Amino acid sequence: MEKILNYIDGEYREPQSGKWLDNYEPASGEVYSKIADSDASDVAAAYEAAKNAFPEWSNTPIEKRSRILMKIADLIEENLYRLAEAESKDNGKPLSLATTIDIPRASANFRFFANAITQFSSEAHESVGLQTMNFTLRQPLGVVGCISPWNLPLYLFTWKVAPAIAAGNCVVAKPSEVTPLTAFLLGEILTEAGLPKGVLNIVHGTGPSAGQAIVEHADIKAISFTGGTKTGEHIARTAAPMFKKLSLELGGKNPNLIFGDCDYEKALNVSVRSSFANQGQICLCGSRMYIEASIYDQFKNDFVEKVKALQVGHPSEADTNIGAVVSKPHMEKVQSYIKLAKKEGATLLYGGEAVTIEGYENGYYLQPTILEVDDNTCRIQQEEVFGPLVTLMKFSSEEEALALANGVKYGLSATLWTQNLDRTMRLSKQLEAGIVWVNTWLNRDLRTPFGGMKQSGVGREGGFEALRFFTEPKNVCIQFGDRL
Ligand code: TXE
Repeated sequence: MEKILNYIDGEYREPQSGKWLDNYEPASGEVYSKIADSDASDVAAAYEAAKNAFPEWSNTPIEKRSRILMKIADLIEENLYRLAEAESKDNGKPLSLATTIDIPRASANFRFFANAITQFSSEAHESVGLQTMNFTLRQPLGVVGCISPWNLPLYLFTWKVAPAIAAGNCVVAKPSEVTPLTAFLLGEILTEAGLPKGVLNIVHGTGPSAGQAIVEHADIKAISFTGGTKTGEHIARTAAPMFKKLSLELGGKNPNLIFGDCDYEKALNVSVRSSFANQGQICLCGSRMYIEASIYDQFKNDFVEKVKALQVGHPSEADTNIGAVVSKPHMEKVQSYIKLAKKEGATLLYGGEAVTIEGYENGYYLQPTILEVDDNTCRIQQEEVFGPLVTLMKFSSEEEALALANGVKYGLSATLWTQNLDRTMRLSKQLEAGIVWVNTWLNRDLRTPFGGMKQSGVGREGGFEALRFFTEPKNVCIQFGDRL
């Protein structure tokens, strides 16, 4: 059985404990590989490798770093189908999605930061009266930690490690133990691209063991984390006494506001996607739809009909819209929320059942599920489920829509469907979310800041924000002239 090994100091290594975790294929429910169950000793070895690589890497000319990142991007592209197949097998997502979104985006992350680092500049301020020149040195932090989740495995892993190494840091990174395969395969690409050994070290294993060891390591200067809000809280508590720099991208419970004056067909079609893409397992999915009363009944009926047409199936089938959810415990979590919602008084409009796919009877398949609610305070409206499940609720005024949208502890993204420019501006300012999409969804320009408000996290990544996070700004003040 294939073994998923750590990639430390430019070579694949077994975990020092000799322990392994089972890796399940969500589409079949079968164990198909073994994952290194690493602990603090492996993290320590990864840290040593990173520390030793740092002096040379941080002094490598930016053009050379940039060329290596470009090469990594090229090699990811050359391996597109192999990586997409691996991603789909490991995560359960449709192969078509991995081929068109996940892997191209992983390549784009390296390409983008290879370019961005050559344009990253700092400020200079001359104080004429004081005869001083201040400039900001932007220095890499040293060894940093990157911890990523299972929903967009290589996409989010590279979103963190690419800016970290572009800025001259060395990295100890851990992908999710639920979906480690593509990060494991990336090791070969890093070697082939000529990334010096020790610059990027990949340690596999569980959150409480390998992940916790990264956060607890006293000399790892910063942590970039994407995952659940509870884990983020725990990481913040662990890291606080060490004054580590933190970027936490956490959960979401994103509102999708549909006004009567919207482009109806576009709002309808995109809302199907924003509810169920990647089995609803994207932190940016719109899991709460609020629809204006004037179009509510019509929109509800049309939405249900469109969702009924979605094909649940094996991820490798070309006509599959909804593949398998990521794991058995996750499937049970989503099912428990459906049960809870019904108990809380929600009406099931469609779905709610597990689906059996012939030949893959033990796979984790769920129908796309639509629930109608009339109470914004119930748990199904307040808690992140992160599965193929969306709620519909009616509103009668803009003020009410805004209050409903903001009435949760999360604040990652919000989507707004309207043709009214004044309303667009009013709501864009008042919505409590790090990203507001207007008449679109999941349009991501890599130059823009990305992150959440409230319990969706702290810090921003993306574009120069990521390079700012992964560097220490140091002010240098030089006096010149004859002033005493
Ligand atoms: O995330 P975890 P899980 C949400 C979603 C999901 C829930 C739990 O609601 O159902 O979180 O998912 C590592 N120290 N999101 O359990 O546990 C872990 O090994 C250091 C939202 O998978 O937060 C993995 O690499 N690291 C989300 C990463 O953290 C620790 C994406 C995320 O795992 C750790 C995924 C610890 N103590 C889930 N414990 C989004 N916003 O995109 C765990 N980890």
